[in-house]
Amino acid sequence: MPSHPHAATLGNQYRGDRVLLSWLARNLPRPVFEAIDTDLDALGAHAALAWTDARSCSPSEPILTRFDAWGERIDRIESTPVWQRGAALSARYGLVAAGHDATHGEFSRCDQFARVYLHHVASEFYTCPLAMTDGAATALKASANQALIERAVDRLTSRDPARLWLSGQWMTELTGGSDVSASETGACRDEHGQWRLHGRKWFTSALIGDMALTLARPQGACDGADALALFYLETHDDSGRWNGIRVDRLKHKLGTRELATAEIHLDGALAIPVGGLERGVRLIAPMLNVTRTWNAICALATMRRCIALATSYAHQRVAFGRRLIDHPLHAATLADMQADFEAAFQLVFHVAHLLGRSECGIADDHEKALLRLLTPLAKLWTGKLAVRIASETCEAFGGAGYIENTGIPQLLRDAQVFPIWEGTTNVLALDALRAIGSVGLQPLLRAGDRLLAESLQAPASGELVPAIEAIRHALQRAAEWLQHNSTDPDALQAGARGLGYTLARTLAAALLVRHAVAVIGENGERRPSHALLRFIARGLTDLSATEKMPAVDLLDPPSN
Ligand code: MFK
Repeated sequence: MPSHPHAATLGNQYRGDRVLLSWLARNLPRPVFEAIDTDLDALGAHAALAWTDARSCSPSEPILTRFDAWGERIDRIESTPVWQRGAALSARYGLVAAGHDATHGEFSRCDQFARVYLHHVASEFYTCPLAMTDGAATALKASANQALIERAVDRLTSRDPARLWLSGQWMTELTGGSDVSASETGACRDEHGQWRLHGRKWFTSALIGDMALTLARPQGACDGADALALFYLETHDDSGRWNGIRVDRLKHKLGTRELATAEIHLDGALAIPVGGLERGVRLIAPMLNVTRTWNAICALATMRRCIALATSYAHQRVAFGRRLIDHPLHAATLADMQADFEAAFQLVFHVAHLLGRSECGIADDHEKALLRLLTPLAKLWTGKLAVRIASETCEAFGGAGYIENTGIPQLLRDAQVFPIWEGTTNVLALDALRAIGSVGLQPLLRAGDRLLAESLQAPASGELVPAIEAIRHALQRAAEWLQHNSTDPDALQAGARGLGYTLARTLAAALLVRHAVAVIGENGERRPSHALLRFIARGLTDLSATEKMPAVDLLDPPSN
């Protein structure tokens, strides 16, 4: 379809991504980079093509058919055309498999997440079930349940579309969303001694999948989250019938509409405990940390897509006698978005690398602690940032950004899921506090100090000394804030978001500084350092000192 002269256009999303290319070139050993280059190129080409294709067809959503013509309950979900091709493409490019493949050692996760990053927007959120599939494989491997590992992990990480299994992660209930302690799904043994699950799951994505990990309370167990057990179940029996699952309806969501998110009833679903009959949250935590990393990668992918489209448009659209890109305010607005994105990119891919190092057994205790802390920080910051950048992108297109079939509004609607899925910003901020409570702030402070010291050693660091000082100062302020509030749990909670943003932004800046000086040294390229200066100029800290101010009295109680 010929494109309108003003329509934003996309080229190969890999070849045109300076930030990804320079990160890979600097962080991956040459043979690894060369080995994955062809696949990344193909995914980048596919991303551009998929964007154009999507503009030329009507939106498509999954359809639930509950009964067949004869009144038999079938609960059949028909996926969109893109989703129908999802398994083949995911297997072909190893979107889950690459992260579990030992070939590239500590760089396996970098390889995998570069693929996911390039494919996310084109996938129509097929990345959601893939994230949970990856999380399930990771949690099962960590559980040491050999029978389940042998049964499922090979399939979850398969590169053969006919063998590839998808997994769900069913935690959310009507009574228990963020607070899983209120979960009501029960597990009891049947007459054969097998576990059966009963209850209602309120948000289940990936119902098109083959298995799920889910929390349930074994019969006779007490209240509270610690008494929940983690169960493995397969969605269908050997004859292809639902395994005691009824699909009540598909959710009508703000975004991610191609993704079939369902409300279901478990009505005697056959299930197997993954570990013991309690402390299931600990067993599912590895899954949460992996899906939170996917969340951050996909948020990053959305930012990049938004900026690519807005920049393309700005080069074509003429207003007031010149192209938008030639208007200083418009260019500055886009550059601010780019600077945020470049900093976020450094943080998220650093998390991917740490995860890879941890999983292949070469991360030291300091790196493991850093990974525990950075995972929620990366998730909480990028989730919010993606929404801001998507919203700014709508605005950068003017009225066209508010028109559905430009594809721009969908980016905003879809982005809004990132701060909600896998724990809201506040839940993640509290998780980061919990991580600080167990590993301390020292791993992050030490990582920051090392990055800055390393940057100062580089010959090109001279021009960035003020930036390095600003980052050091921000780290110090975060440590002081924490110390100052350490004996006041309410103040710590009230300020946890600001602390989370501060730590995420500051470590991202420290990583960007290291990258910027290295790139100047290698080829004189100064765009990363310009991004850094712009990022820092808008402030690293968000420690607003409101944590001790009254909050509840400011809010009028509901009037009935
Ligand atoms: C395209 C992008 C792809 C993204 C995929 C999208 C999939 C979408 C599907 C969903 O959204 S599923 C719903 C996701 N739901 C949540 O994320 C729930 C949010 N709630 C939380 O995160 C709570 O913090 C949590 C349920 C994890 C725990 O709350 P609890 O019940 O208060 O448990 P507690 O006492 O804080 O922690 C229990 C244990 O787990 C502790 O162990 P120890 O006592 O031994 O120390 C914790 O340290 C441990 N733990 C909790 N979170 C952890 C963790 N360990 C490691 N990492 C973590 N993140």
